[in-house]
Amino acid sequence: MSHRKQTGQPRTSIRQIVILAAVAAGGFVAAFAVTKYSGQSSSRSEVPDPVAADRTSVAPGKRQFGPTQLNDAGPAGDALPGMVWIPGGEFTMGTNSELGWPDEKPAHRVQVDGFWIDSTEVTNARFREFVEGTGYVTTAEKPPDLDEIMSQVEPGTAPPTKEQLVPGSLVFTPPGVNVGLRDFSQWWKWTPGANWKHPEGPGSDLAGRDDHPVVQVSWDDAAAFARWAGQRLPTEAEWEFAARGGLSDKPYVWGDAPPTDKAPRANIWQGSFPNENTAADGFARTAPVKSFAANGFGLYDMAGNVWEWCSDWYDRELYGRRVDEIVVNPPGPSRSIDPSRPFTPQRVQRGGSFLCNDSYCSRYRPSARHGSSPDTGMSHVGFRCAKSGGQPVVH
Ligand SMILES: [Ca+2]
Repeated sequence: MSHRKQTGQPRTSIRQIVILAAVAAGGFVAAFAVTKYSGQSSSRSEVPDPVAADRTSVAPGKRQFGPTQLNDAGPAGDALPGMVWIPGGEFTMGTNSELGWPDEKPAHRVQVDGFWIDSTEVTNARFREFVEGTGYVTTAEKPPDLDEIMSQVEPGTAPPTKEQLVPGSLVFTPPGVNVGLRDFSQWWKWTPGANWKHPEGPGSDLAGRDDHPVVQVSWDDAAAFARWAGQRLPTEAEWEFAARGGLSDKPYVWGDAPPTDKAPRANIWQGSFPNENTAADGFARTAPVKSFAANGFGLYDMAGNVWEWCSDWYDRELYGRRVDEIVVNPPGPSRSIDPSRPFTPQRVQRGGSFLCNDSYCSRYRPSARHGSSPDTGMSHVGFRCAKSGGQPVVH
């Protein structure tokens, strides 16, 4: 099911934006990426309430922070290897803290049923089992769709060349000069030949990285893996409930203390983004899973290392509509809404990555949210899977 069919909106992915930025730099399709990325807001009057289906009115007046209340529910169904039972319960989702970005506010009460979740991000070794067992071809191993790209450009614009429309993905590449922090295409390089087996391009491989999280996987790839594994992607609410580890009103998955060079607590970025990475935490890119302490539920890397895909569409203004109600098992909105990227349908990512630091992103906090187009793999994006407790797996 394509997003275009759901919304009637044209579709532009982050993958395409960076391809086109690269093409424009070579003299093709000039200015398209800039005009679309900075583009106009969609008309809100034409947009139906996207959360009408996932709101359940239980009680008023619950917007303030309250303690996490864990259900008594014990593990339901059989555990799959590497999964941890999360009992579910009621918690405060989002934040009212000054650390939070607007899409994390306001804090509101949410209930989730018990569920299973992987204790670690899906590793390269595990993803290899999937590919070798099914012959699955990831998004990054297929050429970009010329028709889809050209449907977004001004008539008469010269198309990319065949040499530019080859399989590839986006690789974080420090620009080496001061480029500011506003234009992500300055440090995301469209790299032919980059894919999960070659995360930084054809010259890289997975030697010694079997226990690192798989990267360069699109949302579609992650969902396909989950179906194969008898699992599913977690909802955004499940992910945050799990990330908080039973804590309440804490800015980090481990509690209150900000990470420091001496006590990094997670694989994030130290130094001045995007050119100086001191790797004081020991890792300039991905780290083996379980390199840092687990949270209160026994889950690793819920902060940093790689962003993790969730099942939900991303709606930047979702929480503002969850007023004075307890939201029960929210599956997310029926479509994505982000006025800053009106042409880019996006799925939720959570947890931040090895590229996060306080000067640029700071989204390694449990309430932090982020959206990315579902066909876009990047060198700092992976996933972990969930499974409903005692219920058939729902896809
Ligand atoms: Ca690091």
